[in-house]
Amino acid sequence: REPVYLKDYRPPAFLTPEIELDFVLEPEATLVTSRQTFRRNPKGEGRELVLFGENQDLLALTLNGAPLPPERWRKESDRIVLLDPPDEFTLEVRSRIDPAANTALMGLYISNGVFCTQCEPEGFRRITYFQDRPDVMARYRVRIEADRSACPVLLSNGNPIDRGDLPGGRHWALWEDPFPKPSYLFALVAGDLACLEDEFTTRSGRKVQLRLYSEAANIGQCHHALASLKKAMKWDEDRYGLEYDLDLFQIVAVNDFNFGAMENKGLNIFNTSATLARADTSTDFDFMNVERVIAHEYFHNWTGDRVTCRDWFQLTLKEGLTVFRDQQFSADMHSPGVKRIGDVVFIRDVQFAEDAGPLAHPIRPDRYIEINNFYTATVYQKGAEVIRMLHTLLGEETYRKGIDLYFQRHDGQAVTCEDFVQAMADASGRDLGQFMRWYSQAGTPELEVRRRFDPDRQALTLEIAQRTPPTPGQEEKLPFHIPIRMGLIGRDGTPRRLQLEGENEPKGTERVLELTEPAQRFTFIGLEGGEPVPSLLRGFSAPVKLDAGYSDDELAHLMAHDTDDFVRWDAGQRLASNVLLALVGDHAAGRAPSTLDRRLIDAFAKSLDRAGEDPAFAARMLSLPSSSYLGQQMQVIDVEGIRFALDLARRELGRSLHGAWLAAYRANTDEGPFSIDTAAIARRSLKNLALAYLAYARDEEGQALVRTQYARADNMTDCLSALRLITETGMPESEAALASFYEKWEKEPLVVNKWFSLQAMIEDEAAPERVEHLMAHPAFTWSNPNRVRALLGSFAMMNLVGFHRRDGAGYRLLTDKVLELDRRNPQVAARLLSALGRWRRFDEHRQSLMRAELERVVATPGLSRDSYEIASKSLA
Ligand code: DPP
Ligand code: ZN
Repeated sequence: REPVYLKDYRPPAFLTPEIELDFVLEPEATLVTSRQTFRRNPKGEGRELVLFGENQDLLALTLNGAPLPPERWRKESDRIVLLDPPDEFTLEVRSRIDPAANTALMGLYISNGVFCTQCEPEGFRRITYFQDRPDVMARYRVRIEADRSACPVLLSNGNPIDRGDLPGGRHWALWEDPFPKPSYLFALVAGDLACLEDEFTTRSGRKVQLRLYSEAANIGQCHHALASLKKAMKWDEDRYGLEYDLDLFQIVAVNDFNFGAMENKGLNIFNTSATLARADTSTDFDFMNVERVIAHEYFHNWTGDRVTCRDWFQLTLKEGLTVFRDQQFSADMHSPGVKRIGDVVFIRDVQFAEDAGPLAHPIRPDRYIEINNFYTATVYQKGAEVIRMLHTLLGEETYRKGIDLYFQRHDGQAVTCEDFVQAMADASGRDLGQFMRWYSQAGTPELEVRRRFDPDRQALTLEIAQRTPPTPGQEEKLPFHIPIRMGLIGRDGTPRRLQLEGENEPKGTERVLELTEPAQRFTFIGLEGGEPVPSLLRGFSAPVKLDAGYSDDELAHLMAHDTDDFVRWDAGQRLASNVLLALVGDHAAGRAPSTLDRRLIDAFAKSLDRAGEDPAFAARMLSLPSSSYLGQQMQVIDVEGIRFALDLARRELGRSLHGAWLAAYRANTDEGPFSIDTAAIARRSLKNLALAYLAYARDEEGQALVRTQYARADNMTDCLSALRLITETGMPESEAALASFYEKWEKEPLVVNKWFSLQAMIEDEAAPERVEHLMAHPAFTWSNPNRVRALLGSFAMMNLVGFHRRDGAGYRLLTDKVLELDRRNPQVAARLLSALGRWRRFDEHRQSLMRAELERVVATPGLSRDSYEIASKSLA
């Protein structure tokens, strides 16, 4: 269990220009023959060649056609080592694998009768012996043979070359991928699949065949994914000048999948949860998510496949950049402000919490025990924030020049984060040396802003200081290069023109300040009309925590007048946090107020007044901060206090503004046919939020509305919102509604997941027992990661009160189940385990319970590397 270190990177000893793979598919005994050509790498070191291989029986090994004598190689548990092989040779490896027994879902496995693969990051070594590192790029030629009736569809990357029938009811297909690729992008699918077909004409006039495969029962739910793909292809041409490069693009949806989806070259494999969308079975969130993930994987064709990572430490090179690209895409397709707020909520709720805990790591980690543990919010979402900051610092046009230069230099290569930032530096002429610290230092910088207004000079000085708290292994941090997009809002509510001391004239009403020192001063002059309120960090221009010492009046001013959606929303969140945290304090001190601070009610009333301007934005403005976000702002997370404060606030907001909620509910209820367009989604989001507050008020009228909506809903968004309120507020028909919902949807696995998840998230004391009981439900299965996450994941990550029950039942339940799962699927197990990682933030009693469970995990014999790393780091 020794870590792998970034500093130990060495170029591969050999290159593998070509590989031929031959699969004879049988569920329990698939024969794999690989023929690889090797050429000594002029940049490589050492005489040995290491080929990784796991979970397979090695049947034969020949070098240039002759069996390899024992003194020329040795076999270890997870690899074979060729001792001093020739400078050029061909190696043939024959092995047998057992896809049916592959419960880890890495390598070749079977999902509901369909053979499929997942190779990123290190699954290819479970298929054949190979160097299996992303800087080894080969051309693939793949022959697949299988039973014709069980597997009429045989797919791999690239182009179909040939196919034919064989005796005994079997058949074969041959595929060739002209683009050299790392092994993690290899894919194979074989099964009985239905197909949706379409076509896309690239801007240079090439026709690309699009094929989307799924089980026949699901194909009717694939149209939205296919339409999304075409939007993504067009967008990448328009916005990035990037065109698709093969004549065929295929997507296959499977039930059992560890990730959301996978960007294999020309053959993306998707979790059904990120593919299927139909109004009656999918929520608006699902529709948006499918569009986003389809785009994300498609965008990887350039940022990931054409230019890939040199090693797995560079994961954010492709993921941060591709997440940023999918964020831009979603913003362009829908409302940029609302999209940005959603992304910020995720960063703050999840990534900031990660950064503040024992598993904190830089977006480019410098060591790992199991790379599977690093597909994190930090590598992905904070990685995207880092690309966004480059975009902010350089501006759209120069950023595009940097992107173009990156592809010009590195197309077809496996590169590092330095290579990317260097292209940006060279395209812009800027020194990005200090900026690189975002890649190596973990932790969330904290910015403190002091303001001084000099009425005589009509000058406002902002003194901005930065400080980043220590993270494991990094006690001292150097200052970051932080872009702060900002403006100044005058007393009259209008934006002021911005002139910094030393400048001859004002330049616009918005600019980007660059903070590079531990503390810096910025003085704005020429501010007639009194002291303005600074609007800082517009668009959340950097992943930092900002304290500007705003008064309540200033927050209200920003909420009312700022031009930036993020700042307006954030001002509201600060106001709400202040009120809620005060309630938590009261609760802890034994005073339990029964009324809510007027300031919050008034702020909500104003937002409701303006809700018609932009219903989706209003729904964000009218949502309270999450318990995760509130918890992060406390020394010790007060589970009962948070619960008390949120309950009280919801109920009182519901009661005090009853009429306004009712009006918003009615104004945003669409008569007529269901529509999935952005405006309709926006109205539904506000309508269902209004319904929630009406239900929280717990009066007859609200409950009646919930009941009616549940009975009449013609779409899953409305149906699920109502069902959630019925169960959350404990309405009498709770049990019956859950039962009827299950009965109606038991044949739709993704809907059944919602049913499990909803019950796992009900924040009451009975949650651990309820979850345990649901694990015995006939529909619960360990073999489907979506189902496990729906029940256990929702419970551990989204149920503050239930999971953290004082007697430790939640912790015990999670640990018992994770240990069971760890033997099947370590990747999914380890992910769940991270819920225990934040133990230091709780009271002593809970701390000791959580720590004991983590110690139990570490002491378990046969524990996976994945779970060992998470548990041991959590305890450190
Ligand atoms: N499939 C995962 C993603 O696209 C890993 N590459 O993020
Ligand atoms: Zn990705």
